[in-house]
Amino acid sequence: MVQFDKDKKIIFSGIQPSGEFTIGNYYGAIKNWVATQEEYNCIYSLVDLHAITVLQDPATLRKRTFEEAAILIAAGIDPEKALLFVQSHVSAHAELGWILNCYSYMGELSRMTQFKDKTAKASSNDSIRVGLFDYPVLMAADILLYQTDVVPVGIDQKQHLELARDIAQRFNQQYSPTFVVPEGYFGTSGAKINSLANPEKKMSKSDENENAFILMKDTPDRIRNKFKRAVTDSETEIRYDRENKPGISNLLEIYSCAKRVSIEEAAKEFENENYGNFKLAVAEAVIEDLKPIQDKFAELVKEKEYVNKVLKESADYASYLANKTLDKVKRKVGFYSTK
Ligand code: ATP
Ligand code: LTN
Repeated sequence: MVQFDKDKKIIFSGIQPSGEFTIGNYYGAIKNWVATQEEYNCIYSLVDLHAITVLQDPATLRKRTFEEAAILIAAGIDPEKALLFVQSHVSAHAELGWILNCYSYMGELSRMTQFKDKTAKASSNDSIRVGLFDYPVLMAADILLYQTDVVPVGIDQKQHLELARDIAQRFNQQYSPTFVVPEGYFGTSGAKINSLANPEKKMSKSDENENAFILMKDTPDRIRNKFKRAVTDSETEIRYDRENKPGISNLLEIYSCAKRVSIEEAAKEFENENYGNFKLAVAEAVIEDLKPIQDKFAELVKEKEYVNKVLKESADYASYLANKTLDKVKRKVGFYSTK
């Protein structure tokens, strides 16, 4: 059972069970989540309420949520050190989300670039879900419920984090100090892994092209095949140059993450190698790095009770923490209580 240390700062982060985890999620987020467990009180959530802002197949969402909890544990999230729970298991998220809706403005939500990007292709407002518009307010609720000090996320989430800070400050000013105003941590050293098919774009688990991403669960053969097809350029030289050689640079980045070497060291190692052999070496490095996680995952999916116990105990502790904040909020806004 997790016992939080009062002297440590609180970290909250979430990941959507909206697709299978890629090595982008692993090297860009999950690895950092594992690394911060020692120093912080860490709260990690599979944010299924966020995932349904786009249409999900119910059976797939259910299965994936369980499997992704198992993958996170297999990757090193330690249930003795960090909380790992499913967002919909802690009803305080939806409750505070609603309350914060009443302290957020249409204008500020309309300015969110993720919403604009995700709805750019819609033919009319009739096909845009209100949940997608409201997504950042729920994210603010996730963060503010736990009096979070630090939120590690990708740079794409910076605007959402700013909104969470604004909402916290607005509420604190209107009433009295209620929420900690969180800081973002955008991991300067954190990797940014790009698509293998279009190396100028981020690798994304919801990409419709399967060759664009490597999944944490991909078999060695699939990994080899996908790397063989990775887009490079018409030159022959292996060097790190994100602007002019995005494909090769992305492969060097992936190799450096998988082997835990610097990009300079990786570039040096392959300076006299051809593209074909280099791609194979990157594939083998990733296969080797993922193998222990895949082995552990295969064991954990057979131990459903254990994974469920972790999720349940974490959700119970998270509910206890979240309700302390929620009770305060309810009192401040003027809700009647029989207590
Ligand atoms: P989707 O494709 O559904 O939008 P995603 O793969 O982009 O999902 P998220 O669930 O939005 O992933 O992000 C989870 C975490 O993984 C975030 O902290 C995000 O910054 C990180 N992340 C996602 N993709 C990458 C990537 N290619 N490189 C580095 N970090 C990434
Ligand atoms: N929007 C985030 C996922 C997310 C999150 C959060 C991250 C939902 N709630 C709270 C940090 C804190 C994403 O898509 N990466």
